[in-house]
Amino acid sequence: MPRRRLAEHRARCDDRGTRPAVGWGHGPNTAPIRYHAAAMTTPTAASPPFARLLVANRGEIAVRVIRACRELGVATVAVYGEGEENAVHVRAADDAHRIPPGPGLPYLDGDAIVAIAGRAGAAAVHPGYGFLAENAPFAEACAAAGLAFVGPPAAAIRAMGDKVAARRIAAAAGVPIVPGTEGPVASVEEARAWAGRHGYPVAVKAAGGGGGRGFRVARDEGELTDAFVGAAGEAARFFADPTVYLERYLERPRHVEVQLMADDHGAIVALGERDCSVQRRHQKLIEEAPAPGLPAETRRTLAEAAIALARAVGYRNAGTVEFLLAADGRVAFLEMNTRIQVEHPVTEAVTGIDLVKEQILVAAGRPLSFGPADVAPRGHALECRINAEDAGRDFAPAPGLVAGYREPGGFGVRVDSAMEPGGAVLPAYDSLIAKLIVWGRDRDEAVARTRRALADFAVGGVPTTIPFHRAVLDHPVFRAGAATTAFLAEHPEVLPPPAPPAGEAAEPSAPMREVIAEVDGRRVVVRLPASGESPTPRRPPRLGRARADRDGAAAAADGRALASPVQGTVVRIAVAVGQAVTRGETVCVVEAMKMENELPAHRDGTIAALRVGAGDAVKVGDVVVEIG
Ligand code: MV4
Repeated sequence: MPRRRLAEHRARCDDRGTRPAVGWGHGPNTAPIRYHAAAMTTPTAASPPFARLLVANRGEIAVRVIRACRELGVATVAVYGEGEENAVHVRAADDAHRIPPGPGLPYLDGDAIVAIAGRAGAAAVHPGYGFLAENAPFAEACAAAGLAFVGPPAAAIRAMGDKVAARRIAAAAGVPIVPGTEGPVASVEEARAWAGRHGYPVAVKAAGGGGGRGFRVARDEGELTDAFVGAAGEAARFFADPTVYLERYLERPRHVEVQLMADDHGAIVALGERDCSVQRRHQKLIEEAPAPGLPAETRRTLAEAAIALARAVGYRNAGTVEFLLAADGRVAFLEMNTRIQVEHPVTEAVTGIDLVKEQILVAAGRPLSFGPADVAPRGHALECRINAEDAGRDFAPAPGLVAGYREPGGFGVRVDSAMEPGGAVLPAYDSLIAKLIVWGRDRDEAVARTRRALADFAVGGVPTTIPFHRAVLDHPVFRAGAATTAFLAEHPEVLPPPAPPAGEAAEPSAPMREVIAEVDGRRVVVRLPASGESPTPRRPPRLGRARADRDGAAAAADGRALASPVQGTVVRIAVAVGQAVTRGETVCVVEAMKMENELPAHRDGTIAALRVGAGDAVKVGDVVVEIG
């Protein structure tokens, strides 16, 4: 940016605090907007914000960050775990370092990553999403090592990570919140008293929660004890903090979120909203910008509320404020995500602003390259998450080798991915293969173009969410822009039949048997070849820490084996060999797709064998324990 421009831009932005800032649109309470740019200045490589940046992530988001760095003239350092030396993100970077083996996932090893950044001469660290992105101690460790953390201040991460504190800050900033308790609720009795006064249904939520963990609904007083104990227990196990609070539960809301960017010079700009209502188990599947059918006034309310919250918490960099949009049109703050999100490209598509480049510039102390008046959303964008999952089996992850891979292209089509033919979806990580982002002049054009692009998207070797996306795009409720968070529950007809196991297709007569497991109280049928060979038909690449389970498969035949109904990582074993267990008692916890799944004992008995340990990767059908 030319010096004079930069000075002008600073001057425009420096008036923050003297009047309420608005995002796009015009607040009823604002002086004329003085700080928007007359002409947006686009960031270039002319003066790189950093010489070198370390990307503390893998997969498509690592590639996304590396692309932004390249355009800015910033050299990149990738990090990787065992067996990933040839991964796409590693080859895309200028330099790459292996994270030494440790007790957990390599990308969670903040100390090792900070050490690598120092050795590699990086001046900044971009955490992507997941892993270390919302980890306040990691942000502090970066600062202590003299590294710029590409994200918000640690204090903002902390404040928004505590959901009770976040609600309090939001309320004080005038942001609408769902009616709920002002603070933690210490006992079931206290919860009953509150719900008695305010009415059912109520949501019981973990203070340390978010994204669906430690979240229970009580429809009436009879359900309250279970909901309270369930939420508090999950909170204690996963956040080491049993604190819960209550809210009135809103039925069938839409999930609408506002994208924000803030710099060190006082600018906080809203970049419009996204609708992410099509989810399963709190994992988003389809996102779009703008949210269909929102009245202009609601849009303005959302943007102003998001900016007010960001201001109250001293926010910097990219962030997202999530809201529930009730059927009656009212909005209520849900939580703030203090990171760049998976679905950021739909906002990029309609605004034309590269959010990741702005993140890097802002982290270097530069001003945002745009002001509120430059945010003029145009057209409509959809994102479909192409996951290696079997939508017909409750979206069970299906890691494996991607035998064939061809991305769609053409006008309005963007694919963010780190996949290639012969690439692998590793069982230890999430199952996202690619994000398909499609722009159209209006929603109908975006939908038609997305259908065309999905038809051109070829992925072989693993089942994917592509057939599911096609069914959703053809559904009249989605077509009408009327999908709520209850869409999948109310319209199971969009779920395709279970993918035929690849092994079955090759050997139609291969005898199969079924193992029944339970997760979250639901029974899940896992089909295994009766021979005891390869329990998942799509054999994933060998992973050092994944244990073979041929013994386990044999045990399954006599009903002793408890198989994992999900692919994920064992986070805890709750029992010991020789211990007596009763049916329903939790024996182990498997993290899958960022959700903790408690696996209950399938029968009364004694733990005869533990087939896995904490930290092990498990696939669908892997035996975790035997109960004799
Ligand atoms: C709610 C709600 C209704 N009323 N809170 C789910 C996970 C956590 N992040 C918050 N969640 C919800 N909180 C009140 N007071 C409904 C949900 C909810 C949900 C929210 C966003 C997207 C998808 C959802 C699916 C089910 C429940």
